[in-house]
Amino acid sequence: MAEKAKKLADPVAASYDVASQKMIKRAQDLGVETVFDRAANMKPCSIGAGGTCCKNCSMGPCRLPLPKGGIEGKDERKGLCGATANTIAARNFIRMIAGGASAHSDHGRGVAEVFMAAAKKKTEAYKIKDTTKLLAVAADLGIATTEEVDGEQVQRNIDEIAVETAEAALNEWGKSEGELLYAKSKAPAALYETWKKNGVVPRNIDREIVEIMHRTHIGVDQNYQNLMKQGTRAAIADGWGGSMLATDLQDILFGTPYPVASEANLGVMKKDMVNLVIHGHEPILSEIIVAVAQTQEMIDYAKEKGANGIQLSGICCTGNELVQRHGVPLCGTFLQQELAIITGACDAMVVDIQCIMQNIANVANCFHTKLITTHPIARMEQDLEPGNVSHIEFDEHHAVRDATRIVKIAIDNFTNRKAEVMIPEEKSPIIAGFGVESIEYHLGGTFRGSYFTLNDNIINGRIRGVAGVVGCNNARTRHNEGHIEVVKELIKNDVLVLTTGCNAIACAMEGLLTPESAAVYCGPGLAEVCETVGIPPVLHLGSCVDNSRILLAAAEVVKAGGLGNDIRDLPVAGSAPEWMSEKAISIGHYFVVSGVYTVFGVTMPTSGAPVFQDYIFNEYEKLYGGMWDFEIDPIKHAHKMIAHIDKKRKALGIDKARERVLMDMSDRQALD
Ligand code: NFS
Repeated sequence: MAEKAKKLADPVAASYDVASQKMIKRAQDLGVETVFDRAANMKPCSIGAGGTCCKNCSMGPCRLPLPKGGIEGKDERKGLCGATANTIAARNFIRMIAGGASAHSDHGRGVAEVFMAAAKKKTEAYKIKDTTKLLAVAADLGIATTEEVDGEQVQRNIDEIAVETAEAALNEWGKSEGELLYAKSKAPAALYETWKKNGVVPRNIDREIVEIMHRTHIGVDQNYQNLMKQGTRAAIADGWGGSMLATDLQDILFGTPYPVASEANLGVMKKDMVNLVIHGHEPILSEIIVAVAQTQEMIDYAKEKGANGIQLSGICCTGNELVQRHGVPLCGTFLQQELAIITGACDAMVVDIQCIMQNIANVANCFHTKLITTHPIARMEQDLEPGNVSHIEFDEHHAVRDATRIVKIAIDNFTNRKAEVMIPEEKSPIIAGFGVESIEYHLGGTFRGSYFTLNDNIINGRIRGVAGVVGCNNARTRHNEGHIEVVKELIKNDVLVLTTGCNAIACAMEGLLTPESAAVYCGPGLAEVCETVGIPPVLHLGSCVDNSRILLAAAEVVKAGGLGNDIRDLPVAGSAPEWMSEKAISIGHYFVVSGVYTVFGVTMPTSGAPVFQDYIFNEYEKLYGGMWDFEIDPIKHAHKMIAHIDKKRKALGIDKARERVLMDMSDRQALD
């Protein structure tokens, strides 16, 4: 029988973004396959997507489809060992948390190791940049920052503080006793008490992840509630541990982000320049590449080769890290990594860890693009084969040497462009790089340096609430559409949006990260606040490990007062409209158990086990104040979040204030 012809994706149906549509079409014209075409040809398994396929032993995979028409009466479905649908879905769910938490936390560990090398001055390339943050982090890790001299408290030697902080930080991954230090020092006191009461305060980061793998092995934990307890521990260890340490230590090493102007989308690439695209997650590598690429020596070398200079741009969270600290433009989201190469202008793409599609190796081999893997834990089978893919192991002790080699490869490749260059013109201006510190400054009004004004604007109703909208792209849904529609609906309803990850890049591409977008898209209250203080209605808070910044901003709002005494009391909600990675599940879960109502789109890996799903969708609110929800339709998705925000406003007794603020003058006069 003849092989069935492969289907091609419809570019317009596949992506909301015009630049991406053009590149998908171009790829098809050139016969280069992309993720969009693969999605058109391979259907996902509905049983796995619903969470009820168990492959934790070789008697399976045991697949437990949800009967058509749902479960009537008792759910009799079982795997060979007798595991119920609830057990299987809970096991799979917490294994996803383990995957996500380990990715974030191992990234954090890598940063902590470099931080230690910098503190001990064993590396030339990395230095401590932000000593104010170092002192704050040291205190949160229990390191004394002052000492008594002649009866007075004076600051201790900063180098000693740095080494002790590095030791304390690294200890968080594997200490043999005690509990995660940030749980107590950074989370609101009421939240810590909730975790204590539920018995879920993490002991250390690694242990909680390992214990998930143990408990989900065949024949261990067979109670979905108990399994979730462990999932919760590991998620807290991620959000308030591994991820938060990654963010804090990166800020100390590379500087705490501050609002910076840049641009986003494939149109940031330049035909007449060497295009080096940096993709992945850890700033350890990319920071040095940026420094090297900006040296006169490299710029001159690029000019010798006939280029007008070097254009760096970033994909995925490396993009977010680089834009927030250096204004390096964002090239695109997760689903645009192949498309950047298809422009024919990508002279080199350098990758480290996470969210790197193996197919970029095949795409690179169709063009002149040199693809360089750099991390010992993230190689590709293609980096051993002849072709454009190679491995340069990046070593922090020889960071500048390695980065120079990589930048030179890109420059040397400029003259080898084969295909006609076709860079879409689409790009948007953006302001990125907000954080706990800059929100405090920008929204501080006359009281610069406090959260009071933000709280006041929430209390008086100009800002209805705050949403954290985050997460990936997913080729099972139209690229970026869910992100944009959810965010636009939220800001239209006066909800301030904090964004990270690929949602941040999607919003950037749509022009939502500019102060000017407030007048176009926001409700009257939020527009007024944004226009007064000059901020965008969607604040870019960085990469996915920087979701910890959202937690900390929420903790600051609690501290500033007037809105309850825990995150669960705040008019806030979380969302990941196009999630796909295990990291997103870990993030979603630490949002939930920190007290945030969190809605996911596309699919929900619990839908095949209704009892278990009900437990984390509804029962969890009683345990943690936050709970999961699922909604594919972006407008309904946003309105579920708004309904939760309104519920919290009502509970705080501030629902009436908002009605007053939104009345116009004639309404108010009529009332008088
Ligand atoms: Ni986050 Fe960053 Fe994007 Fe998803 Fe991947 S890049 S860590 S996982 S796809 S948001």
